Amino acid sequence: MKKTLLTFVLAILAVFNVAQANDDKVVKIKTTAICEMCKARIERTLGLSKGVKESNLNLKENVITVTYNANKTTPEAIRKTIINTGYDADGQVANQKAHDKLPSCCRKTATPH
Ligand SMILES: [Cu+2]
Repeated sequence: MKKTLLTFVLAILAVFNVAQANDDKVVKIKTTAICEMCKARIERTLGLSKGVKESNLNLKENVITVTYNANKTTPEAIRKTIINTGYDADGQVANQKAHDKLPSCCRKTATPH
């Protein structure tokens, strides 16, 4: 009986998941990227992270636009990924260790090039 109930609950959850599969949202996050390498690095890292469908960093405005599945990730998690890549996210300061691993041209002290 317990097993039947579990199967039933799982079936309901599966249906619920399918119904919400297209729950895409977009978030814009201010960051501290400097050059094309930063752009490629952040977009690649976000692309590999859970729930992120698409990301595009505008180097002029230093804003990254991320399309994500709201059932799989959150803007907080996305900001955290950016921070752990070595860049600020919406005023939250980059992880210092990750930032120090960046090539010197990509650090916050570097001038735009
Ligand atoms: Cu860079």
